[in-house]
Amino acid sequence: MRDAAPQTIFLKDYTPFDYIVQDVHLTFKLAPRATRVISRIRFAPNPDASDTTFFLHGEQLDLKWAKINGADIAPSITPEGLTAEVPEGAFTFECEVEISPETNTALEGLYMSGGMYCTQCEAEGFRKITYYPDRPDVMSTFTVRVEGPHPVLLSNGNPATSGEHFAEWHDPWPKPAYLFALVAGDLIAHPDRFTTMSGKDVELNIYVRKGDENKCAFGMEALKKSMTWDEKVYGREYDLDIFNIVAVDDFNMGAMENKGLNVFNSSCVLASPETSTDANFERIEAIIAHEYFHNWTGNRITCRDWFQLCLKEGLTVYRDSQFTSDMRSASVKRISDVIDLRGRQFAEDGGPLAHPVRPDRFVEINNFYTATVYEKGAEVIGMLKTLVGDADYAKALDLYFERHDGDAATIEDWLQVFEEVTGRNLKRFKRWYTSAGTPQLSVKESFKNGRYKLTFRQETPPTPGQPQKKPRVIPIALGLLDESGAEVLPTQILEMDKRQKSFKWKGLASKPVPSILRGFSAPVILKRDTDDVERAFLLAHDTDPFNRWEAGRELAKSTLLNMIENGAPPNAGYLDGMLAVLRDDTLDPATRALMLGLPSQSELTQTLSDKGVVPDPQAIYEAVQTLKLAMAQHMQDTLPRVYAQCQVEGPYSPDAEPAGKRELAIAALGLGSRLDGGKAAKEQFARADNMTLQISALAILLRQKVGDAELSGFYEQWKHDRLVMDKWFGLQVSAAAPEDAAEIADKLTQHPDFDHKNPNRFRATLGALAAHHAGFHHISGRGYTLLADWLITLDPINPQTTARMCAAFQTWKRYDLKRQEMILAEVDRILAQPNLSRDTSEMLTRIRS
Ligand code: 0A1
Ligand code: ZN
Repeated sequence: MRDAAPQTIFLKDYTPFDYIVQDVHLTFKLAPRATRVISRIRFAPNPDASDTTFFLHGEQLDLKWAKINGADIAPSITPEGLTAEVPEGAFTFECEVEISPETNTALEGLYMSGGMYCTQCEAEGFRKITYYPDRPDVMSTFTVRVEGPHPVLLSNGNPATSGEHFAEWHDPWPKPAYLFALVAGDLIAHPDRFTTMSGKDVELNIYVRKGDENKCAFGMEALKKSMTWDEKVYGREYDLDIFNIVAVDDFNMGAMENKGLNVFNSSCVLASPETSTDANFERIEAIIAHEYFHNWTGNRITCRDWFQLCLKEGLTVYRDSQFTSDMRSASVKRISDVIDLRGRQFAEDGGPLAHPVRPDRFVEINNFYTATVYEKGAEVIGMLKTLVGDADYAKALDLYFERHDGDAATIEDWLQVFEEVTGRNLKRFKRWYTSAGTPQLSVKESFKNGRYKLTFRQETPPTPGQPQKKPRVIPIALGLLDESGAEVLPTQILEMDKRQKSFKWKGLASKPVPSILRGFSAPVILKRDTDDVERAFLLAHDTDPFNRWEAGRELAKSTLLNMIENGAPPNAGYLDGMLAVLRDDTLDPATRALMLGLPSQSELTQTLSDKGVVPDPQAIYEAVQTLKLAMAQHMQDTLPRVYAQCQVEGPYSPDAEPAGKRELAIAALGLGSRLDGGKAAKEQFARADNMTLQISALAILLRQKVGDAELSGFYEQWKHDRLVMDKWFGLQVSAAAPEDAAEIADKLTQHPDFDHKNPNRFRATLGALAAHHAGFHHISGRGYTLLADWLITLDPINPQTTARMCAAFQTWKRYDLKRQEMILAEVDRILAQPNLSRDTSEMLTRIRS
């Protein structure tokens, strides 16, 4: 039952737990509907606490008995937990509960997926396993005995004894309950070994279901690369004898960093050339790195409370992006990250769900695993590094690891090490953590007698609960070019730490062209009155690869806005610029492919609505189609040559270089297909021997509405493969014309292979609809209704996945009154459901406000 008034939790109310946990012993007797969990926990009073109330979290548990110091007790039980009278001083608490993993469809706590048992405890899932102080600042060692008939029985830490139908594990590193994990099943190991920097031998395994054994090799290589990289770059060594990864088909998120036993959504670890795209390979490598890096940033140093989530997530995303930059191309990674940030985080920051990187209140913490906490959290660390420099960043991190190893720490602790190492006062910088919203940075320039002046002004629009914003410290990476394109000022960092600030240079022969915010040195919206001539100049000459791409993107945006708002034809300067990019063999193929991409339709919507223009999704869609056709016509002679040049010979490799070539070839094929009716794409589909080529050709054919035969051929070929079938579901929706998208999604939900209980399949189908801008926002309103219908169906089954998908409605204020009314009617229809989950009701209430 939903609480009458769900409680809001505030950062300011933090108090430590009244007891410390000295150690935990757990025994699991596994049974699908009647698993018994027997716990023995030693508590002692916490000298830092002010009170001595003994409260343990516990939800949906059937308590069989409880004892303190061996004597039976009768605790009082509420839906949230257990309270009991306890003796003074240290004592042992024991209890036995029964839980039902098989009927646990929320995929939180202990549940079953494809016949195996697995757990997901972050953020507050452990309380569905047994009674415990389920909060990250309570850390303890765990000894776990798993009893069951399964060949593989896993938990955290190092293996202790095992025998027929049982295994014992001991984790010597104190950890919070959210890092607990257990896995049991008929699994196959892909084994390997790693020798750490101090010569310690570590056993590595990736555990999968039968049939997936041939999809583990890439993930294992990624794991070993991550282990080596963290030793080299951060000096961090692995600290157990064994590191296990398990692939699970039913999982709400990407993966989970449980100590020594990472659990992965199978889509984020299983890979083979035939079934995975280049993008899948890259993402898998990044997620494996991310989870592994958590071993230090998250596990050895964890969070004091869930408000500090960015302490582990921002830092770990930052670390995984550094890793990907080192493994692949730094500029390509930066451009891709910024595309993603603008697409997801800026939308969040500019709407009703805006919240600070470190929120100060929440109703349901699961709703705060957001682009703001993760991606903006990582941006904040990138800015800090830019401001203090590489050497001091390294020193500060060393001090952080040394001082806080074993701690449950805060953002204050994190900033303190930087203040101590650099002598800087970071009070102003801290506003990046406490204040929501994307700052808008406007800039004015003047030039006289060889003196050049740039005046910046920052303004952050109000966000929910934060009507007024104080200025933040914005690092602006700047370079100046002369009219020939030569750099007259190499990149320097300007510290914009006031509401308004000017920077001056003298002795310049002529008015320079500024290249501002190089490498996207801060997550802000740059507002600059400039023209397409300057944009084209920077596109051709900027020495900073990010800003070169940015100039092209700005040019694309102004071209599209002019088409949308004024019915103008595609800008010839843009078409020429893109032709030059396509032909520029000095640029690597991946960068060229990124440059040829257009800003997303939802980004165009945001820009229009920021200007006070009500966006029409259909008009935006049509402008994009018109521009793509014009590009294809303008590049007609060059596209086949580039396509031919970018063919990759030999066996498939997911490395950055061949993947970049394929990306450019596919971009060329996509444009060319607008002129050849899909002929070349049909040929590519027919001869494709890897998923990247196969599915990209299929996408092009579906967009051209000439891919029916290939679509059913694809189904027949891959219907046995769950992950490929997710692609089959998703692609049909994302490649649909706007007027067809909802209908196609609707039909797919009636397909025998559709399973709404599986988050991957649900997201593939309905997430693809929400992401199809013109399809979801089609004026018929069918997209809104279909999504709402399914959210209503899913909420009682899986609140987390339902709530996350509610974000599709967050941009409602951007649109015309008719669409606003239709969206709000659906939001209200969901809100009116009896027993709506706390997750979904919090999301929709915030969206509505
Ligand atoms: N900590 C994981 C993400 C994660 C968060 C919550 C989950 O369930 C609610 C599951 C995974 C990470 O950052 O990878
Ligand atoms: Zn993480």
